[in-house]
Amino acid sequence: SDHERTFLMVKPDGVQRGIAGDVVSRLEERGLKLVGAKFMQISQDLAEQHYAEHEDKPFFEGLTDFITSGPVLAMVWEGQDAVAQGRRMMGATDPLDAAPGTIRGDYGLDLGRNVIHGSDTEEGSAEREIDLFFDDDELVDYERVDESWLYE
Ligand code: DAT
Ligand code: MG
Repeated sequence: SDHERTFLMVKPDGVQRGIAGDVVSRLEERGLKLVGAKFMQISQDLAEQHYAEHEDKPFFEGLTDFITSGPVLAMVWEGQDAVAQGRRMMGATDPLDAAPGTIRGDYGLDLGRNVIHGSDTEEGSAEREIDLFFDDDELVDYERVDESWLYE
């Protein structure tokens, strides 16, 4: 709701396929503001914490293996309704259901290789993920020059 932050991450498949820059461009052009970014390889421990809500699912081991399999681009983006806008721009979890024009709908085919992660709209999800990946001093407060044209 209103101006907020969300956690978005280009997954290892997106990095390996050279799509990371495009994902950043789409978010920038939409008007969301990048306030933190980290190119990193996720540890097993961090993967299990990040996906803790799925620990009892049959796909959990495959999911944590995948997310730790190569570098990711972890990011924090800020803006009006940033969490919901991030989810809409990502598209549905299964690329088969993701509308063309969304990141998953334009770049993905397989549920287990769906290019991008984004915080869900459940209360506290974005804050939890941001805290998991970033220290406070790794997030930058600044104004983008176009803010007065993006917002009424
Ligand atoms: P999302 O990434 O859209 O938030 P989620 O939180 O339900 O989706 O699941 C996390 C990731 O786990 C998802 O991006 C892909 C994978 N996944 C989800 N459901 C799956 C399933 N039934 N089989 C295999 N992988 C699945
Ligand atoms: Mg999720």
